[in-house]
Amino acid sequence: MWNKSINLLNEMITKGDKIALIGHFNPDGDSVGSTTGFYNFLQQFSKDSTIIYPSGVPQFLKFLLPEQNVLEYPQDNEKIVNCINDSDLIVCLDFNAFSRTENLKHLLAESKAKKVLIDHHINPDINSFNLVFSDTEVSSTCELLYKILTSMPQIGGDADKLSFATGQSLYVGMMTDTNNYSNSVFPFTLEMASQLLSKGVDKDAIQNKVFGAYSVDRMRLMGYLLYENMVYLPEYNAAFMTLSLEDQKRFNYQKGDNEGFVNLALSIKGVTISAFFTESEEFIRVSLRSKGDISVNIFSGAFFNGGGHKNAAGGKLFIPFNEVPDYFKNAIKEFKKDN
Ligand SMILES: [Mn+2]
Repeated sequence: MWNKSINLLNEMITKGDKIALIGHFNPDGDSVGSTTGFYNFLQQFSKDSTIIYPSGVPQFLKFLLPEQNVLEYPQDNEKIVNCINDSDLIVCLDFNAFSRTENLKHLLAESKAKKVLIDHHINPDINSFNLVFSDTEVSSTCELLYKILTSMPQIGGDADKLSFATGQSLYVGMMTDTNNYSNSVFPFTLEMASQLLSKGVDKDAIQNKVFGAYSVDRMRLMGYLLYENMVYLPEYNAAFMTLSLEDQKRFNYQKGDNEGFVNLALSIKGVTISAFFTESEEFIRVSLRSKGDISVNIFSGAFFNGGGHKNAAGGKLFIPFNEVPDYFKNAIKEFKKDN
């Protein structure tokens, strides 16, 4: 099955004249790592492709982007429409359904191109794709992509044959999706890390670029949220924080500044569920994390219009922002009755 899929992918790439690599809305390290990792792999074998992001790439991940062939919605909208319509192969990475690309979902659904999915989220929308690589037993899409690329005939299992740029991108996606090796680390995750370090990927430089380049505003925002905003609910082993538009303005909030904040409360002894709510003009973005057997995927599906993984999920709320605390307290109360 695996070999058959690899051969099919190789054939699609060989035949593909115009290849588009699609990231998800609010691209994170795994989204940017997997799209740029695949891009660099294709470059190595003289195949041009274009990366499309449905929203802006946060500053701390921009070092992974190639100098050209990157399109971002909304500013490159016209080029994105043309690129998707002209593509004969579309590869979707790190999301399980077109809806995760928000404004691009109809373009993708209507495209006549062959479509490939490479992803690690549960319940992939397999009917929308000609070829699906879906595995939830990996740290990240980058880990799955590493397995795929090293299985390709051009690489033949020898990680040294991957370009430095590919290795660096895949390492970043794995490192960020495991929250720096603190969750979803599988035995092969460390094998992959080991092989990438052996081939020269500079983990200290990456660590510094990704986790050591925050703005002062972001640090102060984190301090403020932890000290004045976090609500601790020991009776439910839970904690949550809320980031309003007003506070975003106060702390000169930039895209991606809240990255990782949802994990902070899990360091409190006994806390097994953490939630983070970010207000935007259109809706409230929900991030959920848990420890052990508690499934925030189920929690999100039941109360937050979303899903994801067992220990990491997202969602959306369409309620007044000041109602979030009461909404969360009721939701966790209900959830804890059955879980
Ligand atoms: Mn991911």
